[in-house]
This record gives sequence, structure tokens and C-alpha cells, in this order.
Amino acid sequence: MSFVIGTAGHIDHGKSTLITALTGIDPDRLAEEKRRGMTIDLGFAHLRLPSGVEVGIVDVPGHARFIRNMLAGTHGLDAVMLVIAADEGVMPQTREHLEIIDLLDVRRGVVVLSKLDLVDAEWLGLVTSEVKAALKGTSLDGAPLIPFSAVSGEGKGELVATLDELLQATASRPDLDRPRLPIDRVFTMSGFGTVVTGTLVDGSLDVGDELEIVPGGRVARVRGLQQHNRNVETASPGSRVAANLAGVEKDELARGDVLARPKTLGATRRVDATVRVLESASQSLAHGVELLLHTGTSEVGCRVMVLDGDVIAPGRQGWVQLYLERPIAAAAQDRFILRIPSPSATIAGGRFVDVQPRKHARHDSVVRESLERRAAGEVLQEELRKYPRGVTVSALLKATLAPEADAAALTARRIGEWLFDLGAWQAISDRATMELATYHSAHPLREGMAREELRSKLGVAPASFASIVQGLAGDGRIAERDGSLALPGHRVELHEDGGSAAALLELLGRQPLAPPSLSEASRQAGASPEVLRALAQRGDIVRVSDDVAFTKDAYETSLAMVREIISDSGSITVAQLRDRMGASRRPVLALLEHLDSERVTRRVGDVRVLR
Ligand SMILES: Nc1nc2c(ncn2[C@@H]2O[C@H](COP(=O)(O)OP(=O)(O)O)[C@@H](O)[C@H]2O)c(=O)[nH]1
Ligand SMILES: [Mg+2]
Repeated sequence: MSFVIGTAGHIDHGKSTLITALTGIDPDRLAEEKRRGMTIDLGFAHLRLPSGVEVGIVDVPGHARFIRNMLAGTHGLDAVMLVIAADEGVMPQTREHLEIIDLLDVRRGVVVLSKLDLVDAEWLGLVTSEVKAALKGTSLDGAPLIPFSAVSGEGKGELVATLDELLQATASRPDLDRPRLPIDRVFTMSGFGTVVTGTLVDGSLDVGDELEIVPGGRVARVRGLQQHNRNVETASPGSRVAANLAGVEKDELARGDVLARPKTLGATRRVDATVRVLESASQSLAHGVELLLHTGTSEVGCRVMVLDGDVIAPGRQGWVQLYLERPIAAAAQDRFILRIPSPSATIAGGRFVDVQPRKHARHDSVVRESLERRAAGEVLQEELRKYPRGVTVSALLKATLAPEADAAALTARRIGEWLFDLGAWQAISDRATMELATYHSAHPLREGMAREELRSKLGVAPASFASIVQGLAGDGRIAERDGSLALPGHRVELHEDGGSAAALLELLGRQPLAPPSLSEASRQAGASPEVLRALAQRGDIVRVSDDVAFTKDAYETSLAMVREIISDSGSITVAQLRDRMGASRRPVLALLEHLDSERVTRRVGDVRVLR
């Protein structure tokens, strides 16, 4: 089992020192950090707790100016160590980090009262009550408070034991078989090439995996993996991971990009979200305001559309649609923070509910109800509703990170890889029935509508149409006939033709084995091409060429003659058949060529034999 914990707290309160005390690793790795004695960017360390639990540790900067780095470090935390110097007590970034932890819903943590060596018992008592008050109502309310001194080492044993206990009671990160590695660091290592690090969630990675960089779509291969400086073949969710990537240069990657299996994670410029505005916010969250969105390890400018009302007041919750300046990788349920760029301050945070939403009208109760159903857990079912023309399983899963099993449990019409919301399927079925009925009444002599015509009438994509036809046929709503589509009850009715069909059959039947030219006979009978097609489809006539047709009986008779002659004399010539049928050369030749193309006979020089 492995977990990731992070630090939080005001600058100079002893976060980095605490990590060194726990792990022997100095998380301040940059030269500038060493020189200035302060954390600027994320630092990393690791620890094995007495129970054997492996812990990756992310150290964050406390300085207000580097809060964006702090936010990148809070992604994927199982627990947090909020460090508060006992001599200073609760300071501005103590509160801000606590608010961020609360908005991101990090529910487990310990509060370390550091620099114990600098205070007396009485002062410690005062600070303790101040800290407890600050935690009230946050996700760390009731978290253990552990006094600690990096100078004397006091409290270290208790802290380690408390962390161990806390993590042993923590469920390991879910493995959804949909690995996501939001990148927090990119560098090159000589002899290895491009290396990225991050906190892995939602699935495991293996050496050799092909991964897509979202957004952007570049594909890279995992050449090597490390966890806590050890080479591993597989990295599991809930761990700090360094991945050596082949096929991508350092400058093609950046913090905020996410590695995922190809085509399993989407990029988006619009999200629907539920958001809570901080009680302490200096202003309401107003419709139209431009803010900074932080999610995963990414940061992007966004504009807020408040869906209900004009503002969301401090302390209140509401629905928003966020328009992002550029696409980011995101999935439903991901947490995020909204910050005012200047003067820099956290204002709100929440959870994405839909990462591929339509543009919404404001104050629309239908939109709100759909979002509420999503927030209540019906994510996939709601997602499906967005596709009135159906969606493939993989496309549906992509926006939600839901596992394949959830797709199987949907209330939906499923045909192969295509899923249809039941209401949408009903609408498609009704539309198809209506279009075919209209077509049949306009063309009573036609067997059915061309497939492509029905597809365009339904307005569905070519990719889904075969599945739709299959589904409609399976439901008994349509029938496929000779490549055209019809209502199952449709019959070509020749009484609609004003008697021309009967007249034509009569003309062809006068001298059945020596039929007149079809164009001439049709003209005389007044039979339209429709009528000819209908007669042929019904099998009343057999057209052997454009201008030659036999009645059904005459065709069968002449076919029998052909077989007979060939079986008597081994082959047949045009002249032999012409004499036998008593016809002119023209229909006889057309008949034999038709039989060649029907693969009944085969031409050999001047004669024909049976195939
Ligand atoms: N006396 C005392 N000083 C400490 C303790 N922990 C950290 N410090 C000092 O406080 C300063 C800031 O510590 P640092 O770990 O960089 O704080 P951070 O900004 O929260 O990471 C450094 O000079 C440390 O040596 C402690 O327990 N006791
Ligand atoms: Mg530090």
C-alpha cells in the first residue's frame, strides 16, 4: 500500500524542516531555495512507516506568491500535514491553505504545532485553542494536534505513529483502470532523456505503456518507472511516480499536462461545476468574472457563468459553467480551486460535474435538474442524455472516467459499441417509422427507401447508422429488403398503377418466349419505370437486359431449355437456343448473357456450358 501526503501552512513555519526530520531528505532541491532558505516550488521525499506503509511526501511553498505551486502539489493527496509554528500561531497562509484543503475535500490530516522548543506550556495552550478554532467546520476539524520540535526531536515518534494509524485506516486509492498522471515536474536526465513526475491516480502504469499527453494528443512510451527512487515495473495509484518517457522532448511537456492511456481522457474548454464560495471571500462570485482555475496540476484562466442568479455570495454554493482560456485535461468529479488573479486570493472551489457540457441558457431549471442528478451520482446516465443520436461506449466513458462496468449497468439501448438513451432511441425509432411511412405512400410501387436516404433523414452519422438499422430491425420496426429499408408491413401494391402492370404482363405473355422490346411494350402498356421495378422486385418479370424481360414462367421455361440442351449436347449456342425458343437473336443473346452474369452458364469461345 502506498499513499501520498502533503504539507501545508504559512511560510517559515517549519514544513520543509519537518520533512527532513522525518525522512532525512531535504525537499528544497533548487539552488535558489537553498540560497534564500525558502521553498519556492514543490519538493518531494518519501518514508516507510513502521507498519510498512510507503508514503510519498509533497512539500509545498508557504509564501503567498507561490500559491500556484502549492495548488499543483495538493493534487491527489491522501492526507495533509498542516504545519503551524507554535510561536506564531495561525497566520494568513495557514488559513488560506486550510481553506484550499477544505475546498479540495482532503479529509484526513494532522496538525503539527512546530517549533515547540520556542514556546512555553502556557503559550502552547493558547495557540492550541486558536488552532482548534481555526479548524472548526473545515475538513480537518478534529484532526490530531501534535506538538513537535525539529531541534529537540520531541513529538516525532508521536507524529510517525499518528500518520501510520491514520493511513492504515485509509482506503487505498481506487483503481479504475484509467490511470492519470497529472504532471508536476518535467526534466531531462542525461542518459535517460525526458522524465516527468506526478501523483498517480485512478489506475496503474506499466513500463512499456503507450500514453497520450492531454491536451495535445502526443503519444509517448513509458521507458522506465520509479517510485521513491526505486525502479519498478508497475506503479500503482496513490503513489508518487517518476516516468522516463520515450518519444517526447522535455519542451513538449509542461506542468498541468496529464498522461493517460490513449483516447481515455478528454481535453475541454468548458465545464459545468458545483462551487462553494469561501465564507471569508472578500467578494461574491459574480457572473462574468475572470478568475484562475486550478485543477490537478494545471492552472488556466477562466470566465464564470453563474447559472442561477447573478452572484454566489460568500459561504454559499451554486452551479456555474466555466469557460477556459485553453483546453485542459479534466474528468467529472475532479476538484478545483478558483482564485482572483489580483490581488491574489482564493475565492471558491468545487467539483466538476460535466466536462463536456453544452452551452447553457441561464436560469434554466432543466439544466439545473440535470446537474443535480449528475451531482447525485447519475453521471453516466446524464452524460448519455446529451447524445440524442447515440454515442459509442468509449466516447461516453472518456468524459466521465467511469469504468466499463458502469456502462453495462446503464438504462439504455445498446447495439454493439453504440449506446442510446431510451428516450433518444424512441425518438429515432418513431422518426424512422414516420419517414418510411411517408416514403411508402409517395412511392407505393417501391420496395423501400435507400439506406443513405433514411440515414440523412434521421440526421445520424454514418458510423452509427449500421447499428441503428440493426437495432430497428431487431425491434421489428423496419425490414431490410434488397438493400433498401421498409416498414415490415409494407407490400408493393400494383393496383395503384392504373392497370399498366397487368397490361404489360399481358403483352409480354402473348408470345412469352419471344417477348417484344421492353421499352416498346412498356410504352404501349403505359407502365412507368416504377411499375417495371415493382414487377421485377415481386418476381413477376425477370429483366435480362435493359430492354428485354421475360415473364416469370417464360424465364423458367427457357432456363429449363438451356439446361436440357447442354445436358443433351454438352454445350449450347445462340443459334441452338434461338431455334428452340422460336425467338429472334436479340432476346436470346440477352438471356444467355444474363445467365453468364448469374453464373449459371459460362462462355467458352462460341458456345456456353454449365458452370
Ligand atoms: N527552533 C526551531 N526552528 C525551526 C524548527 N523548524 C524549523 N525551524 C526553522 O524555521 C525556519 C523555517 O523553516 P522551514 O522548514 O524552511 O519552513 P517552511 O517555510 O515552512 O518550509 C528555518 O530557519 C528552520 O531552521 C523547530 O522545530 N524549531
Ligand atoms: Mg519550505
